[in-house]
Amino acid sequence: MKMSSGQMGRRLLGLTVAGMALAAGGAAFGQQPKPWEYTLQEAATPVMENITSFHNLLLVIITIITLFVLALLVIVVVKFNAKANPVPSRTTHHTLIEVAWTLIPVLILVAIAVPSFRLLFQQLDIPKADLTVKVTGKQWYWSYAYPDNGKFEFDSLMAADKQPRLLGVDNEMVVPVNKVIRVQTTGADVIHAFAVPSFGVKIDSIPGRLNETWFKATKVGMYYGQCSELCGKDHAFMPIAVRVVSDQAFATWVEEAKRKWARDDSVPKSFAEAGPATAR
Ligand SMILES: [Cu+2]
Repeated sequence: MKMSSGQMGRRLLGLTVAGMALAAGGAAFGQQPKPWEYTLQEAATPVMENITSFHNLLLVIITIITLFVLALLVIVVVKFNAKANPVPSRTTHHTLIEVAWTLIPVLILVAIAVPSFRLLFQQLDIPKADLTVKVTGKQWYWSYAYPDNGKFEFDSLMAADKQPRLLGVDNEMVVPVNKVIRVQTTGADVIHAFAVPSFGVKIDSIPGRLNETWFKATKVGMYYGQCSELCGKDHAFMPIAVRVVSDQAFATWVEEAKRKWARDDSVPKSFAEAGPATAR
């Protein structure tokens, strides 16, 4: 299809307006991907705030390095081409420059390593948890268990009729605001990955293994993520929806959830409670 430049301009304008309208409409849903988004999602936890500032620091550093290398290349091309510089210098070594181009990159890497390791420790060293949620990845939905709050477990499936499209679910994961949430995750069938961008959380859910991470959401609202490990045909349709609420709202939700997803505890929960293996 051929388009004139006028048609093209109108089409681009239309797309931009549609994108802006979507972005404005999407704001009501909390943190989720937005049309034409090229930045990280807005941080809702201290870890994500540090990831964002570390990312911004790296962006400045690589921009300076790239511009510096570009400037050197331009100087070489303009000043030292065969026409401008017919008799080339026969210099092969220069001690000062060689020391400098070894030492300066080392110093830059050390400067990057310090905040990088600080961030890694913050992510991996889980503070004392106020609440544990066990997240199980399944083909193709998530199950959430709350062992501290009456041991109920429920499934969370994508709801086709819910907004935001492809992110809305029937049963959301609910957590209290400003509390350290320990997430323990595993896979029931294949490897999935639990990821919520605005929490700075992304961790594999692996069958036969219990992985741990944590987050402390500091803002009430809805946050969305997606399974981030190719896990099969409906990989794209197992969103993660987290509702961050006040302590009071959380307590109310727990009471409701306990009733809704009650479990029969009349059967032994584990082999330990059933007695030692030799006695059976
Ligand atoms: Cu998955």
